[in-house]
Amino acid sequence: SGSTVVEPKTGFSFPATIGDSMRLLGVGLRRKSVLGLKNIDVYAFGMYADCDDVKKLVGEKYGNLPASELRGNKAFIDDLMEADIKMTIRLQIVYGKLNIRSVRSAFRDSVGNRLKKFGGLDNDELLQSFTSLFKDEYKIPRSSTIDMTQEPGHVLNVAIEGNQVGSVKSKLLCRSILDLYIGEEPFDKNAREDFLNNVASIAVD
Ligand code: DAO
Ligand code: DAO
Ligand code: DAO
Repeated sequence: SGSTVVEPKTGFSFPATIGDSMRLLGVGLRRKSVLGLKNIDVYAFGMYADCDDVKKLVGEKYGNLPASELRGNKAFIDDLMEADIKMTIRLQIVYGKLNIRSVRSAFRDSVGNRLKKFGGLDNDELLQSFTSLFKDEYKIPRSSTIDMTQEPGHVLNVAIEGNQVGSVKSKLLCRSILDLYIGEEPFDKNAREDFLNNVASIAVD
């Protein structure tokens, strides 16, 4: 179907489904404070998960729980971020003056922080292998679309405007990125709430 969901603060819209089974489960906004002076709206995002994968996880481990108990269940939320579930975080760039150097630097801060949290200290190489995919010649003007997809086997695939620019196989990296959106200190709390409510209801229907 052609239905879309609009992120209300930016007006950017996201398709309700991607392909056959990737379902939109929440939309939100990534803001960043610059020099503590002002907040920039950097990108709108949509969070997608493969319904069949979610149902399989729930069937295997949480078969008898109703949606109302699933959505706040910490073990379930952790499992969602660690299981081999196909998920996509779609970004649509709001801030028109973004350059690749800022993207690399923001990535090192946000993702780097999570790599430390989940993986300990020894991950500079991993971070390097990922940020080296961000070539200076990429252009990401306002309204560009970037898809970050966790493929089977915890392969992270990045595409800009539908063109694949690289992939990295790392469960730790996938986990760290998902944590930015679904973890306990997410970029957008309402987006996380919507995601968890929707994921719990598709899991049991
Ligand atoms: O049932 O196949 C379907 C369509 C699902 C659309 C789900 C959209 C959920 C979006 C939540 C965003 C909240 C602002
Ligand atoms: O250019 O002065 C500036 C501020 C830039 C803020 C950059 C935030 C980048 C966030 C990551 C974007 C990922 C696509
Ligand atoms: O918002 O801090 C954040 C994390 C954003 C992850 C952005 C990944 C962007 C990857 C593609 C950039 C290519 C120029």
